[in-house]
Amino acid sequence: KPSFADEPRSPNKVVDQQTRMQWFRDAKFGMFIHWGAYSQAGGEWNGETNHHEWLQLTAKIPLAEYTEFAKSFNPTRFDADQWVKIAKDAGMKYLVITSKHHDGFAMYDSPSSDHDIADLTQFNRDPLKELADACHEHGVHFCVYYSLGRDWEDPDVPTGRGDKVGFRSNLIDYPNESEKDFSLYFERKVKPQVRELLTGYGPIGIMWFDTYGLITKEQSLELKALIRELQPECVINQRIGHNLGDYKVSEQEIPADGSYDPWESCITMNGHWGYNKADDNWKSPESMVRSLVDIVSKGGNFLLNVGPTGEGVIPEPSVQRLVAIGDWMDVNGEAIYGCGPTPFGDELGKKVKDKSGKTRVVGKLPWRATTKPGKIYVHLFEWPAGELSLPAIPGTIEDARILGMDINASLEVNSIGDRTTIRLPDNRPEWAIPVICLTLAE
Ligand code: FUL
Repeated sequence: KPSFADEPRSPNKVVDQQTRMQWFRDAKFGMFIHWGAYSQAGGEWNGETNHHEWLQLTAKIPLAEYTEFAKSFNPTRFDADQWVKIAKDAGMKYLVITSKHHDGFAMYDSPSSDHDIADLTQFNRDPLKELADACHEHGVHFCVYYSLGRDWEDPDVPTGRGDKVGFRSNLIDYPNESEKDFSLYFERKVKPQVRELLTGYGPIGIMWFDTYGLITKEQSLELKALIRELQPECVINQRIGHNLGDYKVSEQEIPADGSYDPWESCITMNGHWGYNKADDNWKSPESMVRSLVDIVSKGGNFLLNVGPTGEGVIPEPSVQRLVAIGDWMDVNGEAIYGCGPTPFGDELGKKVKDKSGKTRVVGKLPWRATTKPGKIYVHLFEWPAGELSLPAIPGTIEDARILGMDINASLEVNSIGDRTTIRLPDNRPEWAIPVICLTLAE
């Protein structure tokens, strides 16, 4: 098994941004995994069922009590190979797992902290190691989430000020907030743990940081330099703070256009990141494929979340949805991987300000386009009666056909003025969101 721990560092190796980001740009689709001691509760605490990965704070559990609770975490059904296979079969090319969420509990054997799965629990395994190995074996990029600005175990992190707005600052009454010194935590916990992750788990695709409200610019720079020194190929998300990351993250939403470059949307399958047993509000597979297509047409990546149970099982409704997405990807993957954003743009609609000053997008069309050299892919959210009318095509269409349909079934293309029409068969393919592949003349 590859392990960076045994390899010499390459402090002088410099990897330029373009090279570092190439796999990420091509990958398009990844699995986010929110999993930790909190997963055991399934969102329920003292009869309230709407908790999640923030359990310790939202249920106001004192640290000593939460630590006791964390001790019983024993995910005996965890199977790294199976998780990675589920992701891979869905067409996902990378996986981002919570190595330490806001509760400060490390999901790996961390030498610099005893608030981790190895020291606190009876579970005699290192889930991150198993996942890293499985990812590397199956060719999936292994990436880690790390909560930077919130750590509810660490005595030196101001509890409520993990972000700029002081969100929920008074939920737990930890004493002496104003005397706390983030830099002590940064030196004692953040730097060592980031080093542990980058030296003990093989190549890390992304260091996916969260919460940057407390970190100084010098600290962000230092952290970035540490990552570049240990793994120059590792991608860093923007939440390392101070605009120093390689790409921007959009949480629970898809931007109206793709004006950030590169970027990623992270989105849940129901209403929660961490496992919540009461949440049956699942999105349909079709709506998730639609999100993927929308995101890729705007030049972004889709990081879709699962919240495994305390036993270590990815909930069945999530698995079913991932299987359905994988079926779509089997047919249409070439219109996703390695694709660039739409060559048109009209279909994304226009931003307008309403009376209250809020921005809305109007005039969106029921299709999205992605591109590759010599190809344009048109993803149909609705099946138009008769024909599809497209704006001016940047090139001459040599051939048009529906992915996954009979290879002899070329579609009729006509140019009228600056618009192009494509005649569609009456019988639409049985799967949601069929894709028309346009091949352009050289
Ligand atoms: C947020 C966190 O507070 C949530 O718990 C979740 O991890 C999300 C992806 O990022 O900032």
